[in-house]
Amino acid sequence: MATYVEVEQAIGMGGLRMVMTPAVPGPWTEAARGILHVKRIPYIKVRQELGGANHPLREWTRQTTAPVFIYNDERPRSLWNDQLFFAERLQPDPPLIPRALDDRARMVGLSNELCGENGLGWARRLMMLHGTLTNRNANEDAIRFARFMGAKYGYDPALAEAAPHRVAEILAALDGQLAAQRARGSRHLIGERLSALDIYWAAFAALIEPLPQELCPMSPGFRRMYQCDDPAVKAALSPHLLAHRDFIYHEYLELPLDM
Ligand SMILES: N[C@@H](CCC(=O)N[C@@H](CS)C(=O)NCC(=O)O)C(=O)O
Repeated sequence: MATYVEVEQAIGMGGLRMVMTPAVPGPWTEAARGILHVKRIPYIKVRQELGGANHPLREWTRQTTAPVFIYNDERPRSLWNDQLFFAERLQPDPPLIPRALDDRARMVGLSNELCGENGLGWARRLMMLHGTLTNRNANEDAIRFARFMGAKYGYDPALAEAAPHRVAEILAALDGQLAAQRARGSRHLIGERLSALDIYWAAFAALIEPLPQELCPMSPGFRRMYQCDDPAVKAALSPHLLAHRDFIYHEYLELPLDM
């Protein structure tokens, strides 16, 4: 398993430190790790406590979610787009943000559909919390955890019920983009080369169909929660999208995952 330092130790260190949750393939964290891996940017792993109060982290970064990038004495970066633009500045090669404006706008827009507020990750989280909070057989710990996360991330039963449609809509848009790119002879979601969107998709696909256990070791409980059985979502997850996830992991990212 990866080696972590505690927040209290990390504060005194220099260079890039990434706050992450051990042993969980959280898609925002996995995507950020993928970006740093492709760019060969070294970093120190700092522990976040899943579902915890994370007081020292709050003191340090003014928030308690993972991932966070803290580089030297610069401001903490806790949002996906801020992290991407930072990594691009620190190590421009290989570029993960397209140069051409049309490609860039499409790349950032579709990435926001995956990573942004009310995007695929957000909607899948509401679905997972809803699954626990409406399950009469759920145990007390699971309910306590789901209530905590629900309060933190805007759980509302009506929003959770609308979430599968939102996820399916985003999957359909990505599938359309992939098909258009295939028709142009490209193996990537934008332009002719790897972009951050390919990495975001590879990481966020875990919230619907995680990679097999030998490539992505995770606890049975988390695997059950991540695996999506909603019929609308399953119908929208095309074999092409899954094959693209596999291509990106095998070609560019670290396997097996080491959280
Ligand atoms: N920072 C991300 C969001 C990251 C995020 O939502 N992380 C969640 C994943 S469930 C997390 O770390 N949760 C753990 C916790 O709240 O304890 C962004 O760009 O908006």
